[in-house]
Amino acid sequence: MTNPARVRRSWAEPYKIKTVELLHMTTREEREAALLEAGYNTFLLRSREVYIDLLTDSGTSAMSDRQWAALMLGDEAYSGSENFYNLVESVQEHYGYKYLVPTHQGRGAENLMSQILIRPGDFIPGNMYFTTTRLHQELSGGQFVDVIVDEAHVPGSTFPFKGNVDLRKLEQLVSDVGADHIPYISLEGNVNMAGGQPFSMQNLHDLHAFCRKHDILIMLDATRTVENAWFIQQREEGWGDKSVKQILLEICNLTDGCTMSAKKDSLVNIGGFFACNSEEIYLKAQNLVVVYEGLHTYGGLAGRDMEAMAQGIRESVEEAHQAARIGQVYYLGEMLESAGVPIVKPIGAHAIFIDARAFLPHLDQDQYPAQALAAEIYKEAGIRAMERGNVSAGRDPETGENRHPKLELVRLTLPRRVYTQAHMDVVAETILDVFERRTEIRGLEMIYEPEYLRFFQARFQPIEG
Ligand code: PLI
Repeated sequence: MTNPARVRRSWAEPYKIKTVELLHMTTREEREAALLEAGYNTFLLRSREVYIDLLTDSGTSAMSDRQWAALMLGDEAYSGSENFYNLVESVQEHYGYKYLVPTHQGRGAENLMSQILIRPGDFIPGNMYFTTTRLHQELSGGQFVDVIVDEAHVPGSTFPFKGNVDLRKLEQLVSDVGADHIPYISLEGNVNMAGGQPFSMQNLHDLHAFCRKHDILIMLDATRTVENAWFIQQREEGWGDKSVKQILLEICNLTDGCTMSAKKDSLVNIGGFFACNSEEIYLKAQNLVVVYEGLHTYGGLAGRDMEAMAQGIRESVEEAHQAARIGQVYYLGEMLESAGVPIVKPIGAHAIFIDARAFLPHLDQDQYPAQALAAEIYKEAGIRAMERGNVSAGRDPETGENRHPKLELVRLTLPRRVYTQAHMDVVAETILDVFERRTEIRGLEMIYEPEYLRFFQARFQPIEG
């Protein structure tokens, strides 16, 4: 298990600040007006209306001086940019896969992989869904099947590896539909929707043996897998003396390829990639990327973006970076936990997830408690969080009904290297103020619902009475 003292004692940032970005302060009246204009959806706020922005850790990192310097090395040739070859080298060194196709971000890679590997009628097991990942599976005619361990759906469970695959559930799926209809398992590092929860190396070894036996590929969602590696080092017997870099390579070594949103672990503002070991799959991806993203040596990115990514990958595996990054998340989480705010346990790596059902037990799930709570947190002090519950889960494509996930969460997501400990204090004070007056908070009704990924653009209004 994690030793929180070990996590916290040494988490001072391994950098100093060279440039600052000034923040906007707003009045409560301004925030109320902004919320109304945004249809009570924090995605629809303008960033200048936000004081502390905890919407996402995606593309919001502060780049290092070396990454900014790397931008100046941009080789903006349409084809064969030097930066592409540097990126290939960095990915091979840290992730270990043979072949790489850059994409503009993670979902670009998901699109390629889903189109290449999924045939209509296939089933794609995964350790919990992610919104864009599942949508691309469905658009390719596949059906996602959740095979994560039960503990992942219980916010209060302190199981240290809530990202683990339940092999009994996977076995059941294989016997129900046949391995021929399962092209791959989608394995996510540090499972986002479960609260930023890791899988263990032991579980991955077991999964690897199972998948080899049934000839099923393991495709990693590597988006936050460096953070997963850090948890393995901290929590799993036998891995404490291995570096994050070694553990990451071992994870990748047990998988067949990955999709990557480099906007998280890799510390860039834009970028992603698809990587794999099979030449056959690579050739298909290399061909398809031309249709959707751009030539296979830039995949929708400028040369300078690829160079910043190559450098960001190298910085992401530094032990001191991960200790500070995850240490800051723990700092915020422990303040909230000790004040009795219900949060997902154990504390994850990229965010604190508030259990909105426990926070607002008087609201029905169809009154969107997490959406309502995110709106209240913004109204209180200009802090922007994100809903991860009923709205994000969307509707079942067969029945058209709301999916009603077990987890109804508000995510306070920490950008990497952006905010200070004092900002975390302000965030905690704000949440506690909202917690005090939680019984006054009303639910919401949805008044506009887009067809795809509705959480980004849906609009709401408070339920009267
Ligand atoms: O936002 P993209 O297209 O670069 O990446 C999509 C994506 C794939 N997998 C996982 C686990 C994600 O978390 C993810 C994007 N996440 C966002 C935007 C987030 O706010 O969590």
